Amino acid sequence: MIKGFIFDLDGVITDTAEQHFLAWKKLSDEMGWEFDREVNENLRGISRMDSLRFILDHNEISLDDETLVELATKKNVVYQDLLNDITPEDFLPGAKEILTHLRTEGFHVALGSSSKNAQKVLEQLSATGYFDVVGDGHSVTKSKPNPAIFLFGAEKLGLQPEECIVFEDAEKGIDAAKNGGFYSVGIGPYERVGHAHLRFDTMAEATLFEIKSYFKDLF
Ligand code: G16
Ligand code: MG
Repeated sequence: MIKGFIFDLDGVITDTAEQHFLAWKKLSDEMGWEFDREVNENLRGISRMDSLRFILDHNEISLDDETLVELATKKNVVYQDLLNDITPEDFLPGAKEILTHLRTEGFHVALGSSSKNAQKVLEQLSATGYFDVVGDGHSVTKSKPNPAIFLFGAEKLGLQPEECIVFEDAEKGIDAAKNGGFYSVGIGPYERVGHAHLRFDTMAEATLFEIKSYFKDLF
């Protein structure tokens, strides 16, 4: 029986990928690293430090841990500044609708994001009221594809994984949901999230009606 939903943030509720891209691009340009939108696509859903490591591997550069922390912090300062421009108009189409619908129907709802800035993003969107629990990059240490962030959300909601549906836009995010024993809804192309139980191209198609129709035996 499905009683709860756990949502990823970037790529599901809002699209902060552009702000992440701009911040990594600024740092990369300053450092003389190669970084473009194609490389940025690989950072979807992975932590800040893992993102930096990916960019450095791509450039065949190796740095000590202290420098890594320094550079990740530098990127984050630029990113946080860009977050100030997010407004309640910046929900991905369909996201606010399903969150509202879930509230109306009394489902339990959690956020399950890798971002340490998730709270700030929710505040900018005026979205905090849609979530009973906020799980973010501060809540757990193991990142996706480890299911820790979704297990954290389910536990705080007082639910078992098999009572929850996870919404994710990242390949590793769907892996994490499945590794934890959750039902999964993938948002994005087949090549990225085709391994989810159910997939939609965008959040606009991911209505509660469609989800209930697909998982009909679970409601
Ligand atoms: C998001 C983004 C990732 C980003 C990560 C950490 O994950 O998709 O690109 O690297 O958060 O963000 P921060 O630097 O703010 O801690 P999610 O899980 O919300 O899709
Ligand atoms: Mg995401």
